[in-house]
This record gives sequence, C-alpha cells and structure tokens, in this order.
Amino acid sequence: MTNSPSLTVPAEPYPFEFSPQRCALLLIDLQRDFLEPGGFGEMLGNDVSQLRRVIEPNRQLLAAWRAKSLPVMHTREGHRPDLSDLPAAKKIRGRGKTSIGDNGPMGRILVRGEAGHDIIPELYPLPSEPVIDKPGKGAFFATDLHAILQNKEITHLIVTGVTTEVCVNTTVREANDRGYECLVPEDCVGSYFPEFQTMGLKMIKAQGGIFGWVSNSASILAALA
Ligand code: TIU
Repeated sequence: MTNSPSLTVPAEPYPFEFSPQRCALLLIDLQRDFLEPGGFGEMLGNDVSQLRRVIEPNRQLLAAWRAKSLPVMHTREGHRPDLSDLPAAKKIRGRGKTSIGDNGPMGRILVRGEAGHDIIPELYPLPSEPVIDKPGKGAFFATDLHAILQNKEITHLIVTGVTTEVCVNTTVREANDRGYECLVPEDCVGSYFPEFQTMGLKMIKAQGGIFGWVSNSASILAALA
C-alpha cells in the first residue's frame, strides 16, 4: 500500500500523526438499543439523551471519511438468536426484570437481527463498510476485527461511539495491546454519566498517552481538509 502523506491532529497528551489510508474510523455500538428510548440502555435505568449529542459530530466525521474513501468500520454489541454466545454471567448481571434476549419494545434485547440491535439510521453503514458483530464490550474479543485491520494494513484508529467508559474504553485498550495507535475525539463518544465521560477520557490520555490520544472532531476535520 502506498502511504499518503502523514497528517497531524492537535491532541492530548501530544499531537497525533497518521497516514489517512492507514487510519480507520471505527464507530462503536451506535445502536438503537443504546441511543433510542425503549432499548437496553434505558432498560438499565439510563438517560439516553446523554448519548444522542454524539450523533451530529459522528455524522460529520463519517461524511469526511467517506468523501475521501478512507476506511470505515462499525461495531454492534449483541448475541446470536439462540444466545449460545451469551455468558450466563452477562445474562443475569444487574438482576433486572428484563435482560439480554428478552422481548423489549424494539425486539429481543441485544439480539442480532432485531430492530434495537441495529445501528441508528443517522449513522447507518454503507454496504462497503464492514460491520463487526461483537458479543463482548471490546471489539477485538471473539471477532475478526484484528484480521480485517491487518488485511487492510491499518495501523491507526479513530475510535468513536458509545459508551465512553465501557465499549469505547475496552476497545481502545484492546487495540493498544495489539499495536494500534488510537485517537478518541471527545465530542464523538458519549456516556450516560458525565463523570464517567470525563474520567473515561482522562484514563486514555494519562501517563503520556497510556492507551491513546484524545482530541475532538473539529481538529480532525481541519487536519483532513
Ligand atoms: N452499559 C453501557 O454503558 N454500555 C454497554 O453495555 N455497552 C457499550 O458500551 N456499547
């Protein structure tokens, strides 16, 4: 693969450099179950409006990546309809009245093929964009994401989506351990809890960028322009 010239984005703890063709935009779990009323997130007692602010900045970043034909990938958290990939511990966690696999307002909760499991229409994948179905919080656990990234010679990731402290953080840690350089735009990731949003981002960039970098969509868009 021919390397395109390297771009630099102002970021913390120091500028993030990447070659656009080797940098995938990885959108984590922007699913109806997490962002829309009546889904899994609300069932856990969360305020989904806290997450909806990420939609517009993600839409802009996605449009920029698509306009330059750069690699885009999406993930969805969910399970097989027979729940054979759902650990008992995950099924019973929370001791709620309804849990993963049960019927909810948008179909069976976090089950592949159900309406609530799908990605929100505002950020819907194109047929050319790989969608990684993951049974866990991290996007590398029990998926072919690492193989896809290696086949495409991708070395850098811009990781967006929900939630900051759960699936985004877990995925950035997994990616970092596999040698990927990760940048997280803070306005493109969301948490149901403001304090977790703050600390989830601090954890990534602390100690000289222990897991990665933190920036924002405007800085990335400016670098790409
Ligand atoms: N509950 C919560 O904050 N998150 C999840 O269950 N999954 C993701 O973060 N995608």
